[in-house]
Amino acid sequence: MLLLTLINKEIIMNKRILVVSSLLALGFLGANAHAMDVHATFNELDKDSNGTLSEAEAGEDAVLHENFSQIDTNQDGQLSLDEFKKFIQ
Ligand SMILES: [Ca+2]
Ligand SMILES: [Ca+2]
Repeated sequence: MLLLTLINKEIIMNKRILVVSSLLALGFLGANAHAMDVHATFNELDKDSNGTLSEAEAGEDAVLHENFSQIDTNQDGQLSLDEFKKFIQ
């Protein structure tokens, strides 16, 4: 659970709960509420509402920022909702 270790470290170091970290934690609790939260979080981060997250938009969240190139599987510099979902789930 390398990712969880990383997240715990982020929380301790930054002393704030990250949006994506709480989503990841929710993933272990309930799939239905989780799916809605993923979409809501994506929309919240998508400041210009163009349906994708630019590196600047994703940079609002430390976990997304650190893993951006890994999440951007088609390497187009934008995170689609599908890419975001695959990373969260
Ligand atoms: Ca956007
Ligand atoms: Ca992409």
